[in-house]
Amino acid sequence: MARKTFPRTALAALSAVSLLALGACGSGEASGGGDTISVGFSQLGAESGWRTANTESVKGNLTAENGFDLTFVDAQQKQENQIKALRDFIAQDVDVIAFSPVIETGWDEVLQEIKDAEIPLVLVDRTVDTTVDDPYVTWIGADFKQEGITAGEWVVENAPDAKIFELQGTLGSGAQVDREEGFDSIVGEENIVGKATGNFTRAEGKAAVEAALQAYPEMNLIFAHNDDMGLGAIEAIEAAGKVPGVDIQIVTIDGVKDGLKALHDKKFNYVVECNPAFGDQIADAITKIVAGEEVPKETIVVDKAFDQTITMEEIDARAF
Ligand code: GZL
Repeated sequence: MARKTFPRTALAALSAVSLLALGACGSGEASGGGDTISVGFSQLGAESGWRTANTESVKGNLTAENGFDLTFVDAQQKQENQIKALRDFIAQDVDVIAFSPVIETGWDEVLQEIKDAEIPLVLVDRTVDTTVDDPYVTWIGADFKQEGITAGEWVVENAPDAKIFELQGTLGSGAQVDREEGFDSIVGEENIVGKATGNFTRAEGKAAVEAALQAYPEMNLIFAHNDDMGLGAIEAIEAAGKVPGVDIQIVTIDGVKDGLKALHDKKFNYVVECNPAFGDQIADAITKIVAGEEVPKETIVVDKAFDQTITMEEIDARAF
């Protein structure tokens, strides 16, 4: 099955996609008051601080005053809910469909239905693995593999003898697959004593680490695919009478405020940012697609990374 992979470039790869404005937008007429753009957005859930910030950014930019008529549906991390929402958007004949797929596979049928309905699709955040040819106009998100590499490079540099437990995100999601690939390629599988998923949530991350503390007593570093699971790990480590950030170091990805506060409190050791606040870029891409303008096939949302020198002033100044 052909996996959609991207040239990992720091900048958007400009492969012009020009669409006939009328032919590419459902019925061909922007619905609403003439120039209002109707958008169906299937958000995968509200599982983490990152997702909450991403939803706020989407809703804060796809507004009526910005010329959008947004139908926003939260799928509660269930693929069947996303597929139903996508089919509802087709039935509503929206001008554009946008969605963040909870996992990479299982979308072929509905992606073909969207294509057959000639409704342009904007892929947001997560990636898809599909046999449908050219299923979306543009993808906007982070370079998950690079995030994993950045986390791994810190571990090699700062904890070269670590016995690592990898706390994975939702199994089969693009973020989990690529972060694991990037991180493992740098630290070496032989240094990873165990892996388990915490499904990107704090509660499931805590449960996974409670089990890992029993199964892998030698573990002294946790790589968590997101801050929320790392925060759950802190709870489990402290309940076991150990000191997070010291007895067991913690490296995470996201950089939401709660995660950066844990870093400032020295309970996390390193945090790789995954910027959720790109609703403006989504709005811009949708506007251009409807106007028949060129949009890049992919736009990489640029990330950075933080260590324990971060200050509360820096944290308070951040938008998310
Ligand atoms: C990353 C995003 C991930 C976050 C998690 O772009 O898909 O999903 O890292 C969220 O916090 O659950």
